Amino acid sequence: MSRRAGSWAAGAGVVAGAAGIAAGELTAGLLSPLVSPVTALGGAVIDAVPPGVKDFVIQLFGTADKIVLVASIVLVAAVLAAVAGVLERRRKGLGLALAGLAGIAGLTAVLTRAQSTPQAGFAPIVAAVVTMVLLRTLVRRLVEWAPTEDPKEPAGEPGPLARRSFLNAMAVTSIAAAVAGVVTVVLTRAAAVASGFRDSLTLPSAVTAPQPVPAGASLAVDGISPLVTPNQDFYRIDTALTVPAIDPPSWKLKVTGMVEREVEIDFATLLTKPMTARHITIACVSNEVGGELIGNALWLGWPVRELLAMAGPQPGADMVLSTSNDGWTASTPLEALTDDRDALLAVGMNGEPLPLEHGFPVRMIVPGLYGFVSATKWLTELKVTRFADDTAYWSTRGWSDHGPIKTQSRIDVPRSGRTAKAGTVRFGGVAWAQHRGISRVELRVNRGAWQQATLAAGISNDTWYQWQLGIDLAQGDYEVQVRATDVTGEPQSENRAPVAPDGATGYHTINLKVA
Ligand SMILES: Nc1nc2c(c(=O)[nH]1)N[C@H]1C(S)=C(S)[C@@H](COP(=O)(O)O)O[C@H]1N2
Ligand SMILES: [Mo]
Repeated sequence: MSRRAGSWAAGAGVVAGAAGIAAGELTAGLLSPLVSPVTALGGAVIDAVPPGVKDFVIQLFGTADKIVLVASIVLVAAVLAAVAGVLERRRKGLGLALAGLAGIAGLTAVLTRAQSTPQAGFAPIVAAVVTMVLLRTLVRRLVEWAPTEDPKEPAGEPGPLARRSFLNAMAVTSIAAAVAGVVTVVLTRAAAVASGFRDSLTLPSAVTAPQPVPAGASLAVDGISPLVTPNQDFYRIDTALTVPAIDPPSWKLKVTGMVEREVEIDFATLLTKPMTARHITIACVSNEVGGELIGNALWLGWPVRELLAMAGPQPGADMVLSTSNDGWTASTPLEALTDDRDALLAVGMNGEPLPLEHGFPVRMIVPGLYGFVSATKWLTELKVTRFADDTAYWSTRGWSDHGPIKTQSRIDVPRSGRTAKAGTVRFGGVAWAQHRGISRVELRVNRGAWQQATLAAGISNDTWYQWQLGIDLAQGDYEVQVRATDVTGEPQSENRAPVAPDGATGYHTINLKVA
């Protein structure tokens, strides 16, 4: 029996591993279809292999090299899973440890991929946990059927009942793994197609070039937010459970509602329009004081006002309800889309096509307004209407229907709760008042007098500004606060307000120990 039990243990490992990997791939399919544990591990292998070996493999297998890679990963995973099953039967916990290690490898691979998103980290964790739970369950049933000498294991009644219990569990797990696998393939197909289009897309160059970045706009302060946020680090907020996958040839944008004539534009036509490039800092209304839901990017797009002009908004209209492919809506004042602020139908983000999660192929970007009333991703329709007649997604859920961004400032370094060395402590961070601009940033220690920080040049009043200040501090505990004043001379509000309904206010406050 022992030999056969050993093979069954290996089988249990393989089945548990397959179900775990399928669960992880399914999680990735829902949260981050472009970086699944298996694709991430594949990518990591490609990166790690020396160029000579890579060329050899490509020569040997030609265009099948990707399939060979995935097959090799599956093979290695199957062998490891079989070993985990055998180990787990020998000694409770040994196989689980191996599965855990594999999970850590997957997590590392996922988080270090260029297209990684914070959500992507869930997939390898799910894979490891599901594998471990199933491995334990299956091996426990196997041991009940074919006992080991391990005194910690339950001494079951060897016999047909225990045998059937184990085989049933094996069958159910295999079926679940297969179903999860099929669902994942269906789910990620669309994303793979959209991402293929994205990869082969060449963006037109800007006819209206971006404002030059002034010398000195980036301060050399360790740990300060970079002036331009890399796409990979850009915050992501939306209600989409799965990232909408739109292939550009099927994409259309309609202008409807209170217009002289309805207009429709497809993606190829949009790309022939004179493009404007602009750095614009967008922010989420849910950003807490001191929060991270803000980022600055170089957006490339066609001004919304040009498309609206083609349609001809009727008198009396004061709002544009923009709709995304997944039905989400935002209400934007018509004026913000027609004035000279360069609200964009954006196709590019930091020199690349929009990442899928950030609205590929087309989104709106409106300087000065929170994302929930302006930054519609996966954009498909602009309905010219009136605030009195239409209400957007969040505005029916306790949030405002207007959303100008409030003046705010943030201390990036030192981080709250850290210990600094006595002497000159260097503070640095960002401040923003989109479409008004920042004129001054000040810090105060323990509610003392406000001290003026060095304010770096902004790219424009629609982007955030970096600031820094060195303050001499002796040993002790300190509370440090920051406040910004906009170009009209209005300081940011000191009153603490929650994020709902129209954006948080109050001073970002950090606690610091100086030793
Ligand atoms: N389709 C769609 N677009 C959307 C949202 C959404 O839920 N669905 N959320 C908005 C909100 S609240 C914000 S803050 C911005 C965030 O854009 P980002 O994810 O590219 O940073 O997108 C906006 N566009
Ligand atoms: Mo938001």
